[in-house]
Amino acid sequence: MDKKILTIQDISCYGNCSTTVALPILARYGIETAILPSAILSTHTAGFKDFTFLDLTDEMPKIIDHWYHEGIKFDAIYTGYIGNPKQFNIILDAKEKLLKEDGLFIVDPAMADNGKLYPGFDESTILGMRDLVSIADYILPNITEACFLTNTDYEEIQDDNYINNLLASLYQLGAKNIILTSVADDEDSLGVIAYDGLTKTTIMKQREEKSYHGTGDIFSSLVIANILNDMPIKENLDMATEFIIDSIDVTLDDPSHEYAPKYEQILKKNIKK
Ligand code: PXL
Repeated sequence: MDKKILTIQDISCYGNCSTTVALPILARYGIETAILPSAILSTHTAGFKDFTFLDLTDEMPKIIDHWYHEGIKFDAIYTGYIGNPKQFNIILDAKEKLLKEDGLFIVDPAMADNGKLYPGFDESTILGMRDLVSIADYILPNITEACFLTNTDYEEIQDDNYINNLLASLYQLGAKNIILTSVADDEDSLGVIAYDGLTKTTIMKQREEKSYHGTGDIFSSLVIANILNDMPIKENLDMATEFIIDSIDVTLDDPSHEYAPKYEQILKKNIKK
C-alpha cells in the first residue's frame, strides 16, 4: 500500500530546511506528504539576521479538526521544529485524531546543535520535546538534543561509555527506536547510531571538512522515507549518510551557499527516468 505521512514543522521560506526539504525528499521516495506548518519564517534562524516569524499556533487545531471530520488518517506523523511550546499539546492531539492505530509517530527534536539551543527555545521546549519522545516509535536527535533531553553534559567527541549511557537514557524516556546523529569518536569521524533497546547499528564516516545547517532535516527525511519503505536499518543509514556526504561535496566549492547543502543535485542524480 502507498504510504501517507503528515509532517509537523515550520516553513522556512528560504534556506533549504524543514518542510521545504521534507516535501521533495519524501515525494521522491513515493511517500505522499501533508504538512501542518508550526510557523512561517523568511529564513531559518542560523546565520540569517532579522528573519520574520509568523506563529501558526492558533491555526493548527483548526486544520487538525477539519481533517479529523474528513476522516483523514496517516501512516506516520513526523514532527520537527516547533514554533511555540503551546504546540506540544496540539501535536499530541494530532496524534490522537489523525494517526492510524498502527501508524508510526516519529520525532526529530529539532531544537539544538553544537551544544546550544536554537534562538528562542528554552526549558519549556526541552520539556515538551521530552513528552513527544516518551511516546515516539522513532526519534532522531543529534548529540546536543540527546543531551538536553537526558540532562547529560555535552561532549563534542564521545567514547563508547558516554554513547551507551546516552542511548540507555533516551530509551528510558520511552522512545522505542533511537537514531542518534553527530556521533564522533575522534576529530576526523562523524556518524550515526541506531538503537532499538537490544541492538546497536553504527555507521561511522570520515568527517567532511565543513558542516552545514539543515543537514539534519535532509537526513531525517531520507531515513523516514526509507523506514516507511521497509528498508533494513543498516542499509537505510548507509544510504542516508552517503547522500549527505555527496550533498556536502557538491556544496563545498560554492561560497554563495553557506546556508545549507545543495541536496537537490543528488536527488536529481538519483532519479533514473
Ligand atoms: O533545521 C532545523 C530548523 C528548522 N527550522 C528553523 C530553524 C532550524 C534550525 O536552526 O532555524 C526555522
